[in-house]
Amino acid sequence: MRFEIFTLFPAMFESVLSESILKRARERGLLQVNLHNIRDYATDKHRVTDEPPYGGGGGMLLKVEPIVRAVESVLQGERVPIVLTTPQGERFTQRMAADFAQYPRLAIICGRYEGVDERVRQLLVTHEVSIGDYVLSGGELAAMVMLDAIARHIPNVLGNAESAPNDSFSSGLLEGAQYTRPPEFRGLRVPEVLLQGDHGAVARWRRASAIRRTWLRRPELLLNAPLSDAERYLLGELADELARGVRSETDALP
Ligand code: 6GU
Repeated sequence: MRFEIFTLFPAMFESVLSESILKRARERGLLQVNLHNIRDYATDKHRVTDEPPYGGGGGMLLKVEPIVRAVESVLQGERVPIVLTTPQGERFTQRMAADFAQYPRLAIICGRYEGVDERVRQLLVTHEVSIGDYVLSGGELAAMVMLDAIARHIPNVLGNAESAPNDSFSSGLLEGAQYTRPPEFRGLRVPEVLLQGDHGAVARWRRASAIRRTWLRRPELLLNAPLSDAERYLLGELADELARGVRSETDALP
């Protein structure tokens, strides 16, 4: 998959692209990220990319001409989704990440928080996306968040083929409790079932832990999570136990 990123700050992306999973994906040719400096497409002597808004009010807006020139010269008329990062956009989700990963090529225009001339939307943008209800100084961090989340859905980017479906949210549930060696640390023991090699029992325990954690932290997710009848029953028991104060969240499960 190929990303075309339009930004005033291409250097911000370097460390993120040069480590870990994104680095490996690029080296293996699964992911290509082309960074385009919007300033390079300004035509005036001082390469101006922002201006104060008409009507006043302070702040600076990204100008329309350099962005349109940049995007048109890179995309060459190819039909590609063009995302604008903006706090006014649709909230980015795991579902959106998976959907965007179906495209072979995706453009992202990094907005700045004061805003972008409205004609950028009218002429270019197909999707406006926000990564959450808080304000970032620019869209670059949001673009990197999306890039990472989307890249995880590209085939073969993740080493273990099971990693993506098991992630929090892909199952509709949060990930439950997890342990690695040693079996005991400062008196805290790893639940016995995880040490005993019964794969069916481990799978049931993990599922129960995920449901429990989701119920405690993000109960609204359970409205849409695919749960079996037995699992719905487990939820009822959980509610009873918690109401009686029998167990804390981190207790051994189920
Ligand atoms: Cl996409 N951009 C900015 N500037 N701030 C944000 C955001 C995007 N998403 C959340 N906050």
